[in-house]
Amino acid sequence: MKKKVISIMLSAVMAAALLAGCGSSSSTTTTDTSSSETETAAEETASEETTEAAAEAASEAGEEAASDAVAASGDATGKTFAIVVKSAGNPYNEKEIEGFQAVIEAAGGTCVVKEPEAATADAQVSAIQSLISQGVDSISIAANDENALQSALQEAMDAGIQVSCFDSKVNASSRATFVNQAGTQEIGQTLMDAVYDITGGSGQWAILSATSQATNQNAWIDAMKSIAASDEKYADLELVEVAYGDDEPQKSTDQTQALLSNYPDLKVICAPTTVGIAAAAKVLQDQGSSVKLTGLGLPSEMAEYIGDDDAHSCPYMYLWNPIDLGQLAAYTSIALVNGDITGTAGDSFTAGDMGDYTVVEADDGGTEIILGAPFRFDSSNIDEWKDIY
Ligand code: RAM
Repeated sequence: MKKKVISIMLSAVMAAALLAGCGSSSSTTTTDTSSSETETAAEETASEETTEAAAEAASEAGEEAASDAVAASGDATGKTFAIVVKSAGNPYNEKEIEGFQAVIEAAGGTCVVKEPEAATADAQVSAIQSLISQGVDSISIAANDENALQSALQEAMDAGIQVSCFDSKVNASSRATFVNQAGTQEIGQTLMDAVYDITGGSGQWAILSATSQATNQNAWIDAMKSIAASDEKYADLELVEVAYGDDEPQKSTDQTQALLSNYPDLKVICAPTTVGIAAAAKVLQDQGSSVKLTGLGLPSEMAEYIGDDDAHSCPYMYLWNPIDLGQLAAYTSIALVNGDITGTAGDSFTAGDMGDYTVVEADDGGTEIILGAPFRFDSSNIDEWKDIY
């Protein structure tokens, strides 16, 4: 994962969005976080830091790169692409949206953003139904439940809408393919090894998850449990509880405090959620707790808690680039809508400047496209990344 490459890529996409905005294209974004809808151009909704990153690298990438990005991503003119995230108010989701929106608008399409107020399946079913009525061409969703969205998504597919998921999958029957941030086993192994390392190989540990229905969280937790059970190396580690903070800061804070009071011998909390890890990091650090933390976190939210000493609660953590994940979800949606792929294993396509990707078999009978390996953040690199995402 190279910061400069990401920066150049962002600049290319943003510059292309600007070009599209200046030309005959009428690319717009509709954002719906509750009952109200607003329309904004890509350049207005981009975060300040992304705009800065784009501006900084604009001279390097130039207009030629911008048009390459558009050409390579396919033409989305006249088409409408929806992104449905798990919930509003989560900075990780905002980064995914940022990446998705930039690619769609650079390719001349219209982007519709749905951010349900709560991370529930019901809220996503309502969002899907409204997108079907609106007649969008594609829906890309980060699912709050693996199975509960099936009938709504089936209705969307029956209406000719291309359905794919990213970040957190729906079942194989409900999607063309899944844009997965990293291999599920790989994330499970990475986190289990971190718990092993930080505990010193023995003692109590707990998981602080998001919602109990989140497909991605549950898949990573299952992977950690099966890895721990299948190797003697982990025999002296005791998983005492899986707590759920529902990707809400206050609930995640309360759950962390409950873990600390219920398990006085607790050594490590692993939070495979950016909301959970940030809440737990603050609780542990404010209390000067000896309990250590690892998991999946945003560098921007975790920088002050990362460090290999008693003053910091998190020695190291992992994540992928959520902007890249949003971009790959957008390129996948465009490829599906244009008929370049159907989501069958073996299909391949070019995701603009991100390069070529191939659809592979997933372990649930469906298919997936894997973004890459999770990246480690520690005191040696956190300052480089905290302003990126
Ligand atoms: C939270 C969400 C998301 C997950 C990240 C790591 O923001 O639960 O789905 O991928 O954490």
